[in-house]
Amino acid sequence: MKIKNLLITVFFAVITNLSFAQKNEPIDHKATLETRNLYSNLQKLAAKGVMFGHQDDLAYGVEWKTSDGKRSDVYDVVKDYPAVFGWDLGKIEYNADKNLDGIPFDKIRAYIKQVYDMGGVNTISWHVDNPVTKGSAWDNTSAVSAVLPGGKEFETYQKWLKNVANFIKTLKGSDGKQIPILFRPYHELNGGWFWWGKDSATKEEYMELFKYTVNYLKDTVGLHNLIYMYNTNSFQTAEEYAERYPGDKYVDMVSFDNYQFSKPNPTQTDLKDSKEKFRKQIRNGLSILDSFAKAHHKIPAFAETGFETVADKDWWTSALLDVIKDFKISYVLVWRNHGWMEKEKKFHYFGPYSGHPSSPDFIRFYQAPNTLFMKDVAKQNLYK
Ligand code: BMA
Repeated sequence: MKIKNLLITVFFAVITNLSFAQKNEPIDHKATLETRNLYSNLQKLAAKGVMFGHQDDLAYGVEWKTSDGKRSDVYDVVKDYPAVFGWDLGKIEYNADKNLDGIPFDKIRAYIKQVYDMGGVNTISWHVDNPVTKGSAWDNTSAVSAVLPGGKEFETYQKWLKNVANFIKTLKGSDGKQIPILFRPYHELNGGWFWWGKDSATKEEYMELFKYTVNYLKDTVGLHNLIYMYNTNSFQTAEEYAERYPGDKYVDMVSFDNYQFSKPNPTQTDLKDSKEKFRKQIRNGLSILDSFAKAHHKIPAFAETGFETVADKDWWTSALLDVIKDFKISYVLVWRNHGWMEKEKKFHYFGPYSGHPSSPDFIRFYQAPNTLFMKDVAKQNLYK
C-alpha cells in the first residue's frame, strides 16, 4: 500500500513538472535563449506586479515632437521610464521610411535597441493596410481570404510579411543579440473596424490568417525572437473571448484592449458613469482572461487601455489600479501621447505628462508596490 502511494506521488510529481516545463516555454521551439528567458521571466514577474507600458513613449510627447530618445512624458513625471514600450509597424508592408504615425523606422529600431539595452520590454503591433484596397487598416473591406494561400493577393501579402520579417531581423541589442519582441498582430479581432475584424472575416479565415502568419515568420523566415500575442477588444463572456483563438500552438500571451470613453465635455455625472462602466468591464474582462490564461498556460496582459486626455484627475489609481491590483497580469499599456490632432480638432493622449492634472495621481500609481517600471524590471535581468 505504502509503495503504491509512493508511486502515485512520484507519478503526479513527474506529470506536474512536465506540464510546468511546457508552461515555461514559448511556442517557438527554436526561440533564442534571450526570448526563452524573457518568456519565463515574464511569467515569474506577473506574480510580483504589473509592468507599466506606454505606446511610442520615447518618440514624442504631448508637448514635444522630436527626441534623441532620452525624453519621455512618463519620465518627466516620475523620473523613471515605463517597463514596456509599444511600437507599431503600420506601413512597413511597403518598406516605407516612416510608420503610419510618421515615426521613421530607423528611429523605431534605435528606440527598441535602447529599451532592450536598458532592460525593458518591447511590444509591436501592426496596423497593416488593407491588402485588397490598399486603404488603411480601418478599411474593413473583406480581404482575409484574398491573402490566404490561393487568394489573389497571396503574393503581395507574402512580400508584406517579408518586409515585417526583414525589419524584425534588424533589431539587435548592443550585445549583438536579436531583441525579443512581444508581437501582437491582427489585434482587437472581435471589433468590426479592421479588415481582419469580425465583420470582415469568418472565424475560420481569422484563425487561418493568424496561424499562417506565425508559421511564416517562425518557420519559413526563421525568426526566433518573437513571443506571439492573441488580442481582442472588450468582451462580455468567456465564449466571446475564445471564439477566434487560433490554438495553443500559435499563442504565447493572451490579452485584450479596453478603453474608457465618455461624452464630449462630460459633466461630473457622465464621468462617474463612464468610470463605473469601465471598472466593471475591465474587472469582468480580467477575470475571464485570468481563467483563460490559467487553463491554456499562457501569460495574460492588458495590452491597450486609457481614457483620452485622462479627463479624471484620479484615473490612474481609482479607475485603473484599483481594479488591476486584484489580478496577476504581465503588463498594462496606455496608448500614445500624440497631443493635438489638427484634423480631428481634439487632443489625443493617454499617458501622463508634466503639469497635467492627473500627474500627482500618476505618481501614486508609480509608487504603488505592485506597479513595475524600468528601474524595477532592469534589476530582474529579464533576458538572462
Ligand atoms: C490609433 C490612433 C491613431 C493611430 C493608430 C496607430 O488608436 O492613435 O491615431 O494612427 O492608433 O498608432
